[in-house]
Amino acid sequence: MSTTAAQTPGTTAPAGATTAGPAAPTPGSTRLAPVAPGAARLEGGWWAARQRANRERAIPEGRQHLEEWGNLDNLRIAAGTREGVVRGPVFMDSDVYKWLEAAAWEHGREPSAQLLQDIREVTAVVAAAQAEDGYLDSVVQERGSAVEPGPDGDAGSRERYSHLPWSHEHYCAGHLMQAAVAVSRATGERGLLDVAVRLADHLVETFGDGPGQIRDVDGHPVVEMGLAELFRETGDRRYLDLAGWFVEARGQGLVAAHGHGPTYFSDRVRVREATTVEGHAVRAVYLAAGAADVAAETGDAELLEALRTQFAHMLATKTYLTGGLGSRWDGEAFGDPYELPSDRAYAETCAAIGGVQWAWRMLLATGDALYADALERMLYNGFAAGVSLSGDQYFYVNALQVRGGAHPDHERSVAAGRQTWFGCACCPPNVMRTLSSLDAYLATTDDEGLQLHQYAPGRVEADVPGGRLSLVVETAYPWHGSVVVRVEQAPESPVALSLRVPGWAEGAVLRRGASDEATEESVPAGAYAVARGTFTPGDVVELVLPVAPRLTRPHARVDDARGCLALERGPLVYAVEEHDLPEGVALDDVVLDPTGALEDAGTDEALDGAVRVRARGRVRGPESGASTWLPADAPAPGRDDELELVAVPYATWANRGPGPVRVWVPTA
Ligand code: FUB
Ligand code: ZN
Repeated sequence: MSTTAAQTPGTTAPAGATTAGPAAPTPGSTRLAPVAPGAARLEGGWWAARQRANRERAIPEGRQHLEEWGNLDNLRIAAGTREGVVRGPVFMDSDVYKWLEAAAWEHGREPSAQLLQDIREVTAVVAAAQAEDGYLDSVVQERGSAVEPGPDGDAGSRERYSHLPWSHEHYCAGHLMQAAVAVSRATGERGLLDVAVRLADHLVETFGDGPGQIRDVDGHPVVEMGLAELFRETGDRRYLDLAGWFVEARGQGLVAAHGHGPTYFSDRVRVREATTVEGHAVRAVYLAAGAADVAAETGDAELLEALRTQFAHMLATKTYLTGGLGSRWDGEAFGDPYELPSDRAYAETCAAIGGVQWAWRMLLATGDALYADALERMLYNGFAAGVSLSGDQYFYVNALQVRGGAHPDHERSVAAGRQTWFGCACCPPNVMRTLSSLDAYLATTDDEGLQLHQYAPGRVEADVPGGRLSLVVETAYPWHGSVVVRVEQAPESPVALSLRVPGWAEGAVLRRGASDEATEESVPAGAYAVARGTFTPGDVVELVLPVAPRLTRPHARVDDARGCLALERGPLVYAVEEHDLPEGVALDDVVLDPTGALEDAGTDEALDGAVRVRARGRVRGPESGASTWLPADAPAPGRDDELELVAVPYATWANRGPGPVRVWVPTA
């Protein structure tokens, strides 16, 4: 399927999915194509509630945070419209761009005069700061130094592009491009796009192998995705070429030339030769997502194959059950294979977002259900936990365990609970733009019909071979497993309607037709169930997914979780919080009895109606010894009482205040 027919995903999310844009000459191809803007709509349930909170609270409050923390003032200072000294991390501008992107997608979902006014005002602030030659980075323009000390130490710099490993100049540019495409697609206004195009033109002139050009890469990828998206929006092939150049330039010693170790920056190995992800997790997955864009748009099968290998290795050895990515606080980095500590997990919210972006691009490129599965796991767990149900409190780090007595020694410590903002605020506006662009992850089309990848109440209308297919989706997923798809309009010729059967859904069933004459068939997990034929208005297809609670064990090499089990239900990973234990029982002394029944335990209205899960447990302890090590034959703790364990979705933990929690529970 040509990506020119319906643009591939872009920006953060399926951004590319939201408009047709000008057709660009490209040999690229993806297996699946995103649906047109507004064609897929979330209208209720789990995600719609979060989108509402995002729209009503997070985005308006976000603009205030950008004022309070100085992000907008930095740009005003660079523009010369305000006196003062720029504040904050070197990438403060990127938070403005992420916020703009969020506001734009939100306006695209449901037009709002207030959002449009905000977008225009903030765009004006950004545009005023741009230098004559298109360069834009308020901190570098004003402070003359974009450098912050990094793990390898840093010599400092006082000029543009002189210290790209740390300066984030391209990182900010990439986020600007993503925001600009979103604003253009959602509002039809070109103001921010013009700024992004001028900056991109400047980058095209400045970077590359040509005479007088700089051969260097930014330490933090994202500009690759931004340039690819700008190419889709404008049809200007130079942007895609530069994205490809940045991808190819990695692994060629450019970061090392600045005196830094390359691993942290995903610069140790060429992207097309890498077999895993390593180093700083957000950088690694943003780079991979940008490389997937390049592979798809250029039809580079070798690069795509390398990305498949890397994704598979990440999933098999470096991904938390929650879909969280990055197991080290040190360097916010991926660890070694199976190095997945629960309590010290980093699993940054931004890394889950980057994982979603990469998975989406791989899904489009390959049509393989495993990417939609991974995307779902990351979204419902590692990502969703990053934001409170109220929509305006955030986790930066998403550990899978907090112990009794944990002391929050860092603003990112999970023990402190979610925060309204951070000095380094990459995650909050990243959450905002992801929530406001979620609709486009629901569905795609191909030469045979339409695919539903994620399930939520809503509707999808898309052009498929032969005409228009309009569907209404009725479901209470993830709480209930029935997904009813009603056809409202269909072409007169046959089409294929494909519904993803998640990998965990053994025993799923596909029903077709009215209840008295419905046909029913078992459909395999981890693939698409295809209802093929000529549909007429009123036809119904129902997918029934078994969402009963289940136990999951860790891979034998994950030392940290050895001897433990986790509870899952449908796409949701569950967690036990000390809040739900009887008074006086410490979660650290609790074990799970796997022989006990697992059952639903009603809903928790304080958690937005989340279905709770009940399991049998025991409380064993505390140990009476005065030491953390005991003779092997020392008696077990005296207390050993049966206990009812109640678990809640991991995504909802700490919404009743922080406290001890665990996903992996030791077994009796
Ligand atoms: O460097 C920009 C952002 O800040 C990264 O993506 C996050 O991990 C945080 O370090
Ligand atoms: Zn972040």
